[in-house]
Amino acid sequence: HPVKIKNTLVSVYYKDGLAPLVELLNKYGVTFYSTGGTETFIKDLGIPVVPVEDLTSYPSILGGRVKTLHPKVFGGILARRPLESDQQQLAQYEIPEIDLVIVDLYPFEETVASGAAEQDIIEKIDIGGISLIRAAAKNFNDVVIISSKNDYKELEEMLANQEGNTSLEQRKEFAKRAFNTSSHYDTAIFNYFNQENPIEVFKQSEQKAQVLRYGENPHQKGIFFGDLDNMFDKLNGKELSYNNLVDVDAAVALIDEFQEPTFAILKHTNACGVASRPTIKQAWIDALACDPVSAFGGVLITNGEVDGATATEINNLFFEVLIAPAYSEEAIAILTAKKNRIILVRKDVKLPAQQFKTLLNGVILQDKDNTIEAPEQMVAVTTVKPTAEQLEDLYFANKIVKHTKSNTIVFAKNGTLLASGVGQTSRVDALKQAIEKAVSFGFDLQGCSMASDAFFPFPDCVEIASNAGIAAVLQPGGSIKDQLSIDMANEKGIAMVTTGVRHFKH
Ligand code: 93A
Repeated sequence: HPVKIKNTLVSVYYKDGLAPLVELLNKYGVTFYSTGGTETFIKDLGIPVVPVEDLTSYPSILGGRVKTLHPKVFGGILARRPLESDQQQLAQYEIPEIDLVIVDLYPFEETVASGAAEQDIIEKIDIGGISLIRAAAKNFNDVVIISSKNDYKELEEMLANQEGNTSLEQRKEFAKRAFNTSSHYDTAIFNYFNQENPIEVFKQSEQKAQVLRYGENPHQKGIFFGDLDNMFDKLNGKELSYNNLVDVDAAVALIDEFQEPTFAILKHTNACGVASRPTIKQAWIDALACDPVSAFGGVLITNGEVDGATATEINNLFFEVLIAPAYSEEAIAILTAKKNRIILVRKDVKLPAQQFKTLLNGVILQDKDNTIEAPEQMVAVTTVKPTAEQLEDLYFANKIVKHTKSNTIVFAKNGTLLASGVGQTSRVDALKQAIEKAVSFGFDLQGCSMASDAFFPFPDCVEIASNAGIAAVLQPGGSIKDQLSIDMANEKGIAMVTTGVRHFKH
């Protein structure tokens, strides 16, 4: 059944884009009810508006925390129009029916992202607005809910084409979007509360301090403050050393980038082998092939169960630590035959979202680098565009770049790390190192993809890379000389994408 809008309640945080919709509704003779700032906005358009306080006979209290939360508001939204008893109560309590609710919620996520203090973030948890959205969406049978400014235009067109009416189907679609808005909003709040505070983690873990055999070198003392039992079940091996812990941390961060079955091998926190394959066994074989020399004594990690056949393969290598979410009985028997190697089962626990380290006479704290740009976020800047496979390889390479010491260049093909240049003081050196390594292990770089952790200050890297056979390049972009690198790529006929996001790691 069509619903003609008589009364609307408008309460929006950001007012942009609202004016044309309000003006159109005014043409249809709609009565406006509104909260403080929105009311002023509508009044300034020269359109009559009833303050919500006049409706509720109550002022906005507690600094605005309670503005619309009132039966006179919610009664008018939730009343079932066809139900006689609901109608009687509306009349008895003098509640007007509200048939359109327009809300733009307090910008919770934006406030979190701005780095605001906790108190300010908490104040931006919208209670009244979210309740209005849910109430109006629940009663989609009779009420239109607009829970995002993205929907203003659509409603305007709908009303214009349908003489101010909406259909049940349309209202139900808006209700669906409204519950999407509200669930997204509450998820963002949950994520905020669910973050581990690294300082709290540190304080709690002080009771769980574990004296290490030594620090980074035998003449240095070391202690780990933390609860390893909470993160891993140790199936075999000696205690984790200081350097093991550092590598295990890097390994965990790297493997968490991958959803598909993947194996990674790390040395001194850098990946020297990574492969994503349909099976864990194949991932292991191809990860090891990247650099079997460096893999000796490495830390190995996978995101899938290690079975007997895979364990037999791994068993051929001398390694320090192996981490997996699960092992078959057979794999455990094979892998624990040697006493010293550390075999860890990783538990599914959340880690702090921030990291800190001491420096000078203080500490620095930062968010972990937890963004990675999907292929859709890559902008092709050259005449030649990357193929779908190249885009996947660029994505794969960028995940590794992000977890490798700067300056970094990573080569990848078919979901496999081919070679990288790590921790160099110039990007050209990182590139040359990567080429030399790839060549020394017999890899053909023709058609291969390359990622760089930061932009190219000069076109030299693109020139050297393409001469070596690289066909697609990913870099954040942002150098004042970007165009020179793009021109070079065009001259060489190779593809380049920019991501806009730098991934230094020190
Ligand atoms: O603090 S609230 O949770 N309490 C309320 O009762 C309430 N009603 C609407 N926030 C509330 N709102 C929000 O106010 C809306 O979601 C909107 O974001 C904002 C609009 O305020 P104003 O019209 O004063 O700019």
